[in-house]
Amino acid sequence: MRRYRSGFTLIEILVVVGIIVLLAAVLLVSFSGVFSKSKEAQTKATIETLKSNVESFQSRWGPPPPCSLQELGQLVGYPALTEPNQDNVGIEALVLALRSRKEQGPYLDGPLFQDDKRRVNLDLDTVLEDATLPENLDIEEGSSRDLFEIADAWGNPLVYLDIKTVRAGNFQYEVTLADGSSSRIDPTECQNALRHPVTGQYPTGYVIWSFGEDGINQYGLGDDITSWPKYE
Ligand SMILES: [Ca+2]
Ligand SMILES: [Ca+2]
Repeated sequence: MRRYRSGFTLIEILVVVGIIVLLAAVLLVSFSGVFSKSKEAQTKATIETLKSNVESFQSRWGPPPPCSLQELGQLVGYPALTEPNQDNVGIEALVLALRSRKEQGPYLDGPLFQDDKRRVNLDLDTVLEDATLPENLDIEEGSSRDLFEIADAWGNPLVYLDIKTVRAGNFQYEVTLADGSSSRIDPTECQNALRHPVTGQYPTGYVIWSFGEDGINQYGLGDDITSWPKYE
């Protein structure tokens, strides 16, 4: 007479548990991969939106927005506009330029600017001059005088530079990151990284980049996400 076992042996249970643990680990790894991919995609989309907004700005003003408030002031006929500091300076000038209602602005997409996660002011600065700003830049009456940045999906501010300034190579730009630390943009390193390694040509007009998932500036190389095609 054959004897049938009832239940499972310890080994069988261990094998099943092992397989479940393995499956869970595989799923976890692939989910976190998807998550970081989606942050990369979100950041790419933010940069694309800014690119199309800069295009609208250029169609009215000619050059891309300058990456300093002082130069922006000269462009819009308001020379009193100056930087309160060098922190996040390029992206702040870009946001302020795109917020202007002059010449059929604002050029910044409403949803982008109202999205609290992407609209940040990590160095907590404001426009210093307050008496005549709304008339000269035609920013909505009563709207915030914060010097906002646009952040990537990891919360770090995007970097914005116009190529004229990169070529001149004498700018000062400190990036205040989401964790409060700061990273200086070195003009010479910036020139070296942005120039095509073979032709020596710069990208046209302006550049916007994110430090990527590692939060470390690689001047558009490595995991950085850029507005221009990468050379690698
Ligand atoms: Ca700021
Ligand atoms: Ca990076």
